[in-house]
Amino acid sequence: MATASGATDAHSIIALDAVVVGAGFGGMYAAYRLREMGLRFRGIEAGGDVGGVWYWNRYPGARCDLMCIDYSYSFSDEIQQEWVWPEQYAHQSDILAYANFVADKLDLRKDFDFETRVISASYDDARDLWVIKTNTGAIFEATYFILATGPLTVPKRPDYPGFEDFTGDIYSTARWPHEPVDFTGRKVGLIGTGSTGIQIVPVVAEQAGELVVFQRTPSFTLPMRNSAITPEFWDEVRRNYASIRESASLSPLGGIRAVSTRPFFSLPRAQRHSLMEDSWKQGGLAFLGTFGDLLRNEEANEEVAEFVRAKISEVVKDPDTAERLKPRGYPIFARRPCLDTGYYEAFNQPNVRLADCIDDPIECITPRGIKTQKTHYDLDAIILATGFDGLTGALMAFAVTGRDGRDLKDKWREGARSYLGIAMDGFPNLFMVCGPNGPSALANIITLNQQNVDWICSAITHMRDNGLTAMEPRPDAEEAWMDIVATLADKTLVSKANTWYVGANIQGKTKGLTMYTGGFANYRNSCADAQTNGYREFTFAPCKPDLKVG
Ligand code: N01
Repeated sequence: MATASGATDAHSIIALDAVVVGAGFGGMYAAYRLREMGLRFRGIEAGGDVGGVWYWNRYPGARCDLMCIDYSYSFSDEIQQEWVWPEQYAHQSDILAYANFVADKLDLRKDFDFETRVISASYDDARDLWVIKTNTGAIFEATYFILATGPLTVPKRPDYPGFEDFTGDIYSTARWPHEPVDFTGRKVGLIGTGSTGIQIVPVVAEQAGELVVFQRTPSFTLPMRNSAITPEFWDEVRRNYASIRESASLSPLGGIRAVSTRPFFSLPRAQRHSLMEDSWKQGGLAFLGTFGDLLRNEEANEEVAEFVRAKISEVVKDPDTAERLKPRGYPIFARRPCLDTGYYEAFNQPNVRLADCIDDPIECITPRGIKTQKTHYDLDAIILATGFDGLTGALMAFAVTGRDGRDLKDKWREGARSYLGIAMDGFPNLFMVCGPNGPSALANIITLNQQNVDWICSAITHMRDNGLTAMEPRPDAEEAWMDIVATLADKTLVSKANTWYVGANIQGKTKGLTMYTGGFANYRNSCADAQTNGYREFTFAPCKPDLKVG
């Protein structure tokens, strides 16, 4: 039962239609939709408030690398007309403010238990119910179990020995303090140079007495060239939101970013070069909107990669540092392309230096800093920007037991598998939002969240309208979907780098690209087909009249 504060009492068993896990953009929208449908549900969220990844990742410099025109909900014209973004690429604090604005507007918080974690979920075959236990002692019994847990939720901590002996401060970018951290005059070490590390470096470099950037694999990063949004621009956007959203839903990325079908080598060298210069000046992911085959044609990809490497030498004054910052051995855009504001420039500051961990690997953390094979770095603080157990980490963070006692960990032993990234054979009425075999991190995640939640709500409505209590994909439908995912993965260069996309960053995790790389628009069509064909890829269980819930 919910208490006066809205939270659920410990040690009670609560019968519901649905449980939603996560109060990020997916979970918030799910809560809104389920309420509109008149279902009895509860949301469970480990954080203290709404916002998901933007609640946790408050590190200085955190920003979205998708433009804010795209990175917002489209379901409510009132919300999109009222909210104003200050910059083209929004800062974390603005995105979190936006999440709070939506939560206030729709009064969403009353539907969530915050600071609560699911510790296990098991399907009760006899009663066609999910039994969901939490760390507060509350137990929920629900027909539908919706996991909006996000692809980047469980931080990865490096396993160097000695962290516990370090006498300075350790900060994880993914669990950043709510109060500002002052690095003025301090000696700071930063481990990790993915999107997160690249965003935080220039900001900490402004304050720190000394900043040592421990780089293992260099990332390609492109200038973001962020700018303030003028009132005139925003008025124009608001007037045209309907067509902007329509274009986004039909695009490969679920956003209005330009896409190109022009093959790289269809143009002579000088023209290619001039377009690359334009893309660099334009900033953001303009390269991908200029040429259509950069994720398929290795030669084209390498020419763009070499162009970007040359830019690093133009910016970074010390030739040795410039050389070490240059990514080699994997295609550009195969790791998530980073967008930065002053990353390479930061290495021209006298207080910033690069520690190349390929040349001189980290051995351990000492009470006073970081020891590499050749050097000891004295530090007052260590920042970990070392990534996440992506895609599956949060879904496997607690025991999930499906029909006939099936264990999710067993099902996914050789890699995540599902139908559409939404539902799984053996796990009736368990629905994933932005699950690992959909486009996930390769699409605009807010567009994808909305599309997934809408699909799930339609499926629930179908069951309720037709006297059906549970659905799960047929094994052959799941197999066929995974074949599509694998066939597409073979064709893209995205699978050709050691990244969290392919699970390479987590020891023991099965390697392989399990995200759908066919583009958001095609994915959306596949989901729509699965619905309009009468859900023939699913098996349904009829309602047991005496046990019917809701
Ligand atoms: O994580 P990453 P991230 N010793 O996995 C290094 C999203 N995002 O948090 O590659 C030394 O990309 C690791 O090195 P290596 C975005 O989707 C979005 O930066 O293992 N180094 C790598 O350099 C992104 O893709 C925004 O050799 C170690 C880094 O840590 C995703 O989040 C902003 C190490 C991890 O890079 C993840 O990005 C930020 C070790 N033991 C993030 N272990 C937006 O703008 C790991 N590393 C929306």
